[in-house]
Amino acid sequence: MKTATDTALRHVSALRRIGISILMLAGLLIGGTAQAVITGTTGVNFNLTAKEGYVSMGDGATIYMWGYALNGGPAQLPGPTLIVNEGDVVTVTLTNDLAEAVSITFPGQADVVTTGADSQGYLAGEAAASGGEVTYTFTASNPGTYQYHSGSNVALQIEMGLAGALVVRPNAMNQAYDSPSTAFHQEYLFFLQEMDPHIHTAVEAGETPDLTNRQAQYWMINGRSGPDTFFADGVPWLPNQPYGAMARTHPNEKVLMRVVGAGLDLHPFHTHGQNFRVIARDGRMRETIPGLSGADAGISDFTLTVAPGQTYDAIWSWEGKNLGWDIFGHAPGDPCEASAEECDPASPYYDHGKPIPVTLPEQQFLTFGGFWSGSPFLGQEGALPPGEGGLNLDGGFFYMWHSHAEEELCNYDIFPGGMMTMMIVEAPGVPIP
Ligand SMILES: [Cu+2]
Repeated sequence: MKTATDTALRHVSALRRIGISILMLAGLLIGGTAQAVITGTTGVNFNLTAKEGYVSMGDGATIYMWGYALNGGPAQLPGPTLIVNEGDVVTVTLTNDLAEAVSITFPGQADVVTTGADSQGYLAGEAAASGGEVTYTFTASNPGTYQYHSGSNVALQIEMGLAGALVVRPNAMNQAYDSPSTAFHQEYLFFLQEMDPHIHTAVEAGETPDLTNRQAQYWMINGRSGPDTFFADGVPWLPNQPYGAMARTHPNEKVLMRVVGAGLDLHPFHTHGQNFRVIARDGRMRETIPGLSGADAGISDFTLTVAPGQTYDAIWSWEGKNLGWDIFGHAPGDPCEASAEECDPASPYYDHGKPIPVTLPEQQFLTFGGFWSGSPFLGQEGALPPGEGGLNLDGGFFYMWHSHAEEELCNYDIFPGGMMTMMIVEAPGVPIP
């Protein structure tokens, strides 16, 4: 049965729809401001406040939520991404502006010392309702990708949005861990959450929500549901959801995916374009010989099944294989930058030095490999609307990265939306800031 709340939540005016498609284009164009390094807050002392806020979903719904705020700012979904360095002594002070006790747990961090706690026997020392304060201190001993979340009334408080990411950087630049085998050119956060808006509506109305009947209707990457995932970080119309999720790279570069399962449901996160290789799980590198072998024990896969509470680090790299032409634009005799098989003239995958135009690749490679439309660039050639500068100006290859649970590609049953973003493989030489 559809209630008035359903109708209100699903209401999207025609104007809003038009606005969204225009903004989608704008988002693609301003994609040039996307971060090649994860956006977050660095340091060793962090002041977080648990407070109320409102988030906007990709279909226009506005939903009441609880989130962690940074330095008195707005409540955020997800909470502020805390970025620290290996060995740092980290202090997080939590102030509670909510009407029930709140806490933070730091899975994967040892010996967290709590001061000022009003613990009622929950998982972590709590900040009391309406103004309570508690401080957590720990040493970030192990590099990796982690999450933090409320340890109080977790079935409700995680649903309401009280969770965030913690990144511990190793003592080496542009690596996920201390081993050079974890080196990357770009890194992106994929913080996976889902939301049942009826629970939020009940909490906002001061009612007791029915958590036993929970059924998610929105699915988010970095706090946003598609197509809002495409927008750049910090766009002014999403003040409580400051983190975008659009990823960019160049052919043959390494992309570090920091994937966090932060909700209460499991999500299968699927990369198109090429397999990724898992290098770590739960902040621990997958190595056969600790300290010696590097991240050699990860598997290559195209869907990462992320359970609640888990984190994964994976490296994704697109080699431009099987296009039938050389993505690197080499002349004969140039050094080959791609994979071994693509650089081997005897290999059926040899593309090195092949010029444009080309003979079409085999159908199987068109299906599973890169998109080919008669030119090496996406889209068709033809007249664009007046004032339109052109689509895909950089000539990138777009791959959808998304949840492979089809329902999660919707905003309240309307496709497309939800846990969906894009990876853009930019042409060699196009700057990625
Ligand atoms: Cu797909």
